[in-house]
Amino acid sequence: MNRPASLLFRAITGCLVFAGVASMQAQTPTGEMDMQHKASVPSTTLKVTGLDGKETTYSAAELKAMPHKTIAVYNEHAKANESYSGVPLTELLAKAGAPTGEKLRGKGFLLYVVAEGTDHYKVVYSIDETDPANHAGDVIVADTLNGEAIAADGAFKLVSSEDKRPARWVRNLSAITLKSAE
Ligand SMILES: Nc1nc2c(c(=O)[nH]1)N[C@H]1C(S)=C(S)[C@@H](COP(=O)(O)O)O[C@H]1N2
Ligand SMILES: [Mo]
Repeated sequence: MNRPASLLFRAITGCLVFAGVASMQAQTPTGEMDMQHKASVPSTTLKVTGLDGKETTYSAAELKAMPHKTIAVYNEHAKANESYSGVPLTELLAKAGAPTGEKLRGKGFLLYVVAEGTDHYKVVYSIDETDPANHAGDVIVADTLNGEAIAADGAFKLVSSEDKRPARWVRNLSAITLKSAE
């Protein structure tokens, strides 16, 4: 390589290294582990949308009146054992027309749920994961934590017993939407 070419080469590799380091640093603040628990708008109602687009909105009182299940979980974020009580998500999905139990078969396994909080944080659960008749564990729309209303984080929090970290536990849960991957 002659001298001007080698200088050009060094300038280009220098830029590439700089860009690489800059993009690595830019990724750090978006890293999941760095997310802070920010206060957001408390959820007051839960909108459930079926595959047909039909919406049902539940108030806290309506959900409170439905059969509850209590689950014991370890919150890896809070480093604490917690007891949540709430309505099994499968009950709400069944009311929205989703197949459950032995009726869940074939293309039914392409169904999934998008759960969203008031801050628009969204997660996905496959329908199979939400159905204790087909899958180990529970996914509940919790309205109490250790016997107390989940006041600071809205009326509802989606909690799953099988997740090892609470990243899919949606605080201020406000919407559940049933969708199909096909
Ligand atoms: N609505 C909402 N729920 C959320 C999040 C969020 O940003 N918004 N973050 C998730 C993540 S990544 C984690 S680790 C846990 C942390 O919950 P905690 O701060 O209540 O321990 O909440 C989960 N649920
Ligand atoms: Mo997280």
